[in-house]
Amino acid sequence: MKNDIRTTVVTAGDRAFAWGALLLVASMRRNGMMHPVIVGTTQWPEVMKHRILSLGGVTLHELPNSRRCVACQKPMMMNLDEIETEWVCWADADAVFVGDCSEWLIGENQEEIIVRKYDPVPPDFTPENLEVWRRDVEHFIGHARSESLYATRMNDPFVVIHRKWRFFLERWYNQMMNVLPDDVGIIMKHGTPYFQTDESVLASLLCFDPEAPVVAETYKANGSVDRSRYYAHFAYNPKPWQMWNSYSLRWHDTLVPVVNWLVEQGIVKQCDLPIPLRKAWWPFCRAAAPLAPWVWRMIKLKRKLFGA
Ligand SMILES: [Mn+2]
Repeated sequence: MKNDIRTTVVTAGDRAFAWGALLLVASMRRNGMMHPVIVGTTQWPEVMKHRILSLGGVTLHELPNSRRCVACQKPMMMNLDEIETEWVCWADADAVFVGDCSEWLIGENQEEIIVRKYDPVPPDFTPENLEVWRRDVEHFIGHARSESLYATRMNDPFVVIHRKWRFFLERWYNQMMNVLPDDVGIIMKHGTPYFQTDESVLASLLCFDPEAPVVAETYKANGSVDRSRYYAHFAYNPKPWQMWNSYSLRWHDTLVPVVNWLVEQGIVKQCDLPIPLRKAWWPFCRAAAPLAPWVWRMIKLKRKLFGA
């Protein structure tokens, strides 16, 4: 192995994200990224556990029972005692690596945290919300900067941090337990101080906690320095393995090689794949993509009314 393996990659997902996690880890192995991986799971079917384990170098970690969304477990997963490498990388399970991204999995400076800064500044980054962050950091951490260190907040589907920051990961987790409701979903009411849950709480600490790591100046994992090597994050719902929509169609050509590789490796058969990932269904899925937001809303409404 030529690439420098000093990082453990951690990710997590409930059963709706099992396919996402499988594709993420498959994209690593396909690109020669042999880093150890720990996958947080809840209620995964046995067959999905078996498939992801067969990629090699993968450990499963059953997530604690919680009414909070899985993303609230990010710092806990990054802080696991069983991690043996010097660095740790959180990668959301709704993503794949394009090319060999090993270089982006290690920071240049141990003092820094690698996360992307939002540009343009998101609309919830208001003086009122910042004041709530500052007050909460002061209240729960004991002290806070009087002004935010940054003029924007950060995005956390992909995070790289050195293991010397374990106390900070613990702080991030505890702060979520302190400021988020017990049953928080993936996003809170738009515009509220912690609208993006785990991401907003992380930002509140990076902006106001004087002991927090500094955010690295350049974020390279989005292909900013090499367009052929990047972490492709499938933002917004539904996810490509659930239903293609007009926005996510752009990811189709990125995802197909990973799906084909899983089939070639004998890890899945075409008929095991979710319909949106099957070749034969692609013309139909592409044509139906503009309807996806409406279909998705109806599925969610049905779940709300009649249960899952
Ligand atoms: Mn995500």
